[in-house]
Amino acid sequence: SDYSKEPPRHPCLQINSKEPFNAEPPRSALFRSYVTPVDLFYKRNHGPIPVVDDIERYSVSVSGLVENPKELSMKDIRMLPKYDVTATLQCAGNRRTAMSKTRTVKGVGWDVSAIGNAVWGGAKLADILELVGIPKLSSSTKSGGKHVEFVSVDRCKEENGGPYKASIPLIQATNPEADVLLAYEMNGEGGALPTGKQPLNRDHGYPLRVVVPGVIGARSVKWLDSIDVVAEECQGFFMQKDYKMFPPSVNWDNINWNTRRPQMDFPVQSAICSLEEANAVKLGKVTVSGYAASGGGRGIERVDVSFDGGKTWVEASRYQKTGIPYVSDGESSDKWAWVLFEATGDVQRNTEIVAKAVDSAANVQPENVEDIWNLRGILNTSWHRVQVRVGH
Ligand code: MTE
Ligand code: MO
Repeated sequence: SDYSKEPPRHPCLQINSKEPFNAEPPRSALFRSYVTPVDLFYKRNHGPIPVVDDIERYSVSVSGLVENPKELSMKDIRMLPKYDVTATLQCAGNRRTAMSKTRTVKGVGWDVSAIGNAVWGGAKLADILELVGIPKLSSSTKSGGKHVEFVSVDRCKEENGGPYKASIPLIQATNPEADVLLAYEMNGEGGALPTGKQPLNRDHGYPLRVVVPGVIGARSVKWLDSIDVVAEECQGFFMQKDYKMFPPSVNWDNINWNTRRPQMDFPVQSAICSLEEANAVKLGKVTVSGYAASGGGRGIERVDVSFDGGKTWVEASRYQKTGIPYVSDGESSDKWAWVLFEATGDVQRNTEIVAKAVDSAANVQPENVEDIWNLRGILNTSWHRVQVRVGH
C-alpha cells in the first residue's frame, strides 16, 4: 500500500494508528463547538487516502437492478437540489479502549472522540435513485429486501486489496426523510463551483461520500466510485465479518458470523469531554460538559450526571444551537445531530463523575461495560465515568 500521498493533518490529533491513518481530537475539541471543525473531526480509514485529481473525469456509476443505469459526473450531482443536513457521525469503535480494559478486544483503540457533528451538503440519494428509475419510498416488501450498495475508490487489506464497501436497505435509500446524502461539502467548505476552496477534504471522502444519518460510521462510504442496487445486503467484509454486535459469550473459537445482522443504527451514547479519565479538581462546585447522541433519528430526552459515583444524579441542561431551546423530537432541533450537555454538582471527596443519557424511545445506556463486552469491542455505550481526586 502507498502511504506517500497522505494529506496534511492537525497536530492536535491523537494518532491511534498511522497506516492506515486513524486519529481523534482531544476531548476538549468536542464540547467546545456544536459543529466539529473539519481538521479536528476524527479520521477513520482502512487504507491509504486515494488521490482523485481529475475532477472533470470523475464519475459515479449507478447500476445493478435499475431500469436506466447512469454515469453521473460531479456536475450532474451538483445539478440536483442541494440539502444541508447536520448529522453526527460516530464510529462503532468509539470508546473501544475502555472496553478492552475489561477483556481484550480486536480493533483500533479509541477514547471518546471517534465521533463528530458536521453540516453535510450534497444531493439526496433518493433523488439520484429516481434518475435511474427507482421511485421514492420503494418499500422493502415490494422490492424483496433489496439493498443499495456503495463501493469506494480506496483499497484495503480486509477486502484483499479490493475496495471498501457497504450497503443500506432500499427502503431507507429511497426515503427522502431518511436524509441519506451524497455529500460534496462538509461544514460549508466548498460551495458552488468554482471556488478557491477544496470541497470536502481528502480525509473525509473527496470528492464525494455517502452520509447515512443515525447509522454507525462504517456505512457512510467515502470516495464513492459506484452505487449498485442489489438483491440482498452487501457481502463485503465490513458488512459480513465485522461491525456486528455479539454477546459476551462469543469468542474467536466459537464465532459464527452468520448468526448476526450487520449493525446499522447506533445506540444511545454520551461522554463527558471537559475532563480526562483521571483529574485533580478543587473541593466544591464542579461543572462538566459533554455530548449525547442516539441513532435512528431518536433525540436525547435527558442526560443524567452523578457527582458521587452513581449514587445520586442531577439532570444536565442540553443544547444544540445557541438561543434555540433543545426539545427532543422538536421541530427546531436537528434530529440527526448530537446534543451538548452541561451539569454542575458538588464534589466533596475523591469519586467518579458519571454521565448517562436517555433517548426519545426511553433507551438508557447500560451501567457496566462487562455486560456489553464483545470480541470486536464495538458499541461501548456504558455509563461514562471519569475519576476525580480532590486537591486544595
Ligand atoms: N469509506 C471508505 N471508503 N473507507 C473507509 O475506510 N471507513 C468507515 C467510513 N467510510 C471508511 C469509509 C468508517 S469505519 C467510519 S467510522 C467513517 O467512514 C469515518 O468517517 P470520517 O473519517 O470522515 O470520520
Ligand atoms: Mo467506524
